Amino acid sequence: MSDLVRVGVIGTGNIGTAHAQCLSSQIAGAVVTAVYDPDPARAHAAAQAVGARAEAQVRTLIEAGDVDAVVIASPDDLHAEQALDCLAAGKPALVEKPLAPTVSDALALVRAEAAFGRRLLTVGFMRRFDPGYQELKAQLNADLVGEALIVRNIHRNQQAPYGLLSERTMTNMAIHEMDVNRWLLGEDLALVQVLTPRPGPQTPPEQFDPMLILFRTTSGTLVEIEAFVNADYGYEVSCQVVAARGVLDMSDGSFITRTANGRRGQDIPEQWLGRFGDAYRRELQAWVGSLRGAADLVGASAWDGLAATLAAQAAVTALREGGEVTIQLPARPALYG
Ligand code: ISE
Repeated sequence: MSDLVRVGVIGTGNIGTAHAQCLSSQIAGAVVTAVYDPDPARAHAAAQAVGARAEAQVRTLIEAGDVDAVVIASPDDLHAEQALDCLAAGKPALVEKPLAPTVSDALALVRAEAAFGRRLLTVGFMRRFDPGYQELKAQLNADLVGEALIVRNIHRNQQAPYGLLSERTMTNMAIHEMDVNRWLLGEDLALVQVLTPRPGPQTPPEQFDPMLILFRTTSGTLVEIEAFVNADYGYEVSCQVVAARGVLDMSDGSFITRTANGRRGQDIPEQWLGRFGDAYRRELQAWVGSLRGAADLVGASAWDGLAATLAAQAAVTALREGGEVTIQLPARPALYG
């Protein structure tokens, strides 16, 4: 690949636009050359803002001679088809999470990449690049508190993004924790059950919010996720590891405590870009860096994407049917080590 990675961006919603802008202004070694969105006016506006052209079709963007790598930031249900097109064209792609919301689509991608014989897909689980989570993992690995026994995660949105209902909350939102806890603990999630309280005033009819999603890992660590999409007051993510000899709390270094007007406190972001802007930037820089250096891809692989989707779909089954649901992974292709 040339010294400059020429990127095509599919989708100009919230995150597609943020990725295009970040790539063109903050990432060393990258340039955005093409942008696609089904809404031509939006595509043109986003392209113009980064000095790129708008492509009229996804396929022509993926196959374009001046596109070395693709960012897929389209709606979740389109990820698999577009990532398969990238594999067919032999082009690396950063696929926003989830890899795919269904197990069959995620599995098809893993099989297609394994047949291709080289890793081209990275899944945008950006929390792996967040300094807070990285520090948590470093302290666990350094054995500062002993082995993890319980991990407590909180994930709250102010208002349901994209109108998320309960099942999509698993495959689109809580899937972040399913990935980052696997990564943190270095093991798979094995069992899941879901508990729900009575509906609150913001809970949409027939839905469950918040939900407590309880996993047991293969070694027996408990992973608890509170997923609350209509938390009203703001955006919040936290993680606490209760370990054999101590406790690790991921404090949020991005918040400043301000003392003024007789009060002391912190501003809470309304949305995730405020909390994870730095993680997205670090993820994109690592991705571009690995493409330029022809080094191994960094970040979550298609296999990790499949593992997270399997966990999310098992949680959907547990929510629908009650009781504990077992998570079964297929045999791991040699490509994923
Ligand atoms: C949302 O679905 C996302 O895509 C963000 O990455 C996440 O941080 C947010 O909380 C989700 O609701």
